[in-house]
Amino acid sequence: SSPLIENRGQLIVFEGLDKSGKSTQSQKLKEALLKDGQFVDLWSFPDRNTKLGDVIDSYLNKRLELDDRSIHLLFSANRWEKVSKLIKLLESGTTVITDRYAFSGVAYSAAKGLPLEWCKQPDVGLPKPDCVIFLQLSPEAGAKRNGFGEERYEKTQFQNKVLEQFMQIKDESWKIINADQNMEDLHQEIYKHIKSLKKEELKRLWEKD
Ligand code: 2DT
Ligand code: MG
Repeated sequence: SSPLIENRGQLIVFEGLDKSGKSTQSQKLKEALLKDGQFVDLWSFPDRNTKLGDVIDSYLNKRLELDDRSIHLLFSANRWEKVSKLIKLLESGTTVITDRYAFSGVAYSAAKGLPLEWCKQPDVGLPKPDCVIFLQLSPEAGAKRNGFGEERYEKTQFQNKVLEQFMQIKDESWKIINADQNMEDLHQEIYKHIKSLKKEELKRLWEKD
């Protein structure tokens, strides 16, 4: 492959239901790749530290009510406001790991009953992840983990619907991993998979090629 492809950073996305271990595992992967000498940035979506992110945070904490389509578009806009920085980082050789991305955007809104195809449209053209690590945990197991139940969406019945939607949108770039295992074993499985990825040209999400 060309030097440009060889030297670019990878975009690695963690997806999964609430409390599936995304934050812990994305942090552990970052540390492992840093140890290998790579440049790595760890992001999360929604990014609650922007003006749009502040509105999203109010919505998630139930201080604000918004129409389902309106909040869907805000989540997407919260990704688009960071895209130029994301592309710059990838092109300059930094691997970017994100805790959630457009797949959460689609799965959570479609679980409310919005049409799946409508939900995908605002995120068409975002950088396509080199890999999506999907941490699979039953909603019932997630509910037993600490901190579940405080924010909007953290209800077992709704989580089951979100899981169904995630399974509708997965593709060949997804690696589905059983998250109901010891933290260290889970990390090793993820790390091995990431190390096995081949470097390819950066593609765009949900565009016909
Ligand atoms: P965290 O608990 O991971 O901060 O997520 N969500 C997230 C959406 O509905 N749409 C999106 O585009 C994204 C990125 C998932 C907070 C909640 O926000 C949901 C859980
Ligand atoms: Mg949460």
